[in-house]
Amino acid sequence: MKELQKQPIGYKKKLNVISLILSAFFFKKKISVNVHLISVRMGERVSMEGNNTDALAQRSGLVPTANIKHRQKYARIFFFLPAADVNECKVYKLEGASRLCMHTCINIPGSYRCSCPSGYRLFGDGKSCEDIDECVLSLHNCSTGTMCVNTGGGFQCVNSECPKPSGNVSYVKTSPFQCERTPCPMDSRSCHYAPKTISFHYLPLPSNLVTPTVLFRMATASAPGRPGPDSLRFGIVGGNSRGHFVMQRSDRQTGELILVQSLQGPQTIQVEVDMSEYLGRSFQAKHVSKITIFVSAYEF
Ligand SMILES: [Ca+2]
Repeated sequence: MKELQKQPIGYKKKLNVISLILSAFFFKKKISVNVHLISVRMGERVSMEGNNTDALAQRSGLVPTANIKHRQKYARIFFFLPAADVNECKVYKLEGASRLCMHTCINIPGSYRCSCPSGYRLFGDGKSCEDIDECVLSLHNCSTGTMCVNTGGGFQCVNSECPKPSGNVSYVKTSPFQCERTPCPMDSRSCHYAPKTISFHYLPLPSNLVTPTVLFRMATASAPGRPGPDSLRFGIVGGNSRGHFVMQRSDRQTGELILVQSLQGPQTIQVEVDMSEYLGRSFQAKHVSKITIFVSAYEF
């Protein structure tokens, strides 16, 4: 029964071998077989007669193993039924074994293949899905003045706009993702307390990310030759899902935004955090980071 192991992966390895005892007549080492073959193939009864094993095999759809043993006047020939296909997708789903495919499993005769949702391509391992970076591949349709941000399964066109001037507070764009406050009049306390910098961050995230996870770090940078702040305070100051996050100091110079409740996509979430710098208990400046999180529809 060693032949069983020769079967291609993807076929059942049991109940698909039939053995036949054939009346055989041997004349001068030539096998002349008079076969009355009855087999059950895929629930169907096949009956045929012949004297040529190859032709029989062809007609019956059986696979001869070329393993013909003869003993005196009898020959035993093993045949393999074209085995019933194993639906790996179903089997593995039931067994709860490590997933065959990251996304969709498609059963095909004798095998299976994986497929990925739109916006992803099948990775080289034939199993994983890899996001297509529309921004890098110039597959996006973002208009001028907007920036392409790659996300899981798609992309977003973003426009990081500085706040409109209000009172004596106004901002200028210093980079595609940063606004800086223009110098305040000496006597304006409210201007001094307005954010000195506003930065924009766009994070693509998979669905149902394991928590807690650090999503973002914010650190202070002192100008060369000037003393930096001696203390920092961090907080969450805005956003539409504040309960999902915690902002805390991680070391003297850094604060981190931690996701504490996993997010189910697809959805877009905004969270705004700030960092206030103090020197000898006196307020120096405030910096704001506006973080937009694009949660993918999938866990990849
Ligand atoms: Ca993408």
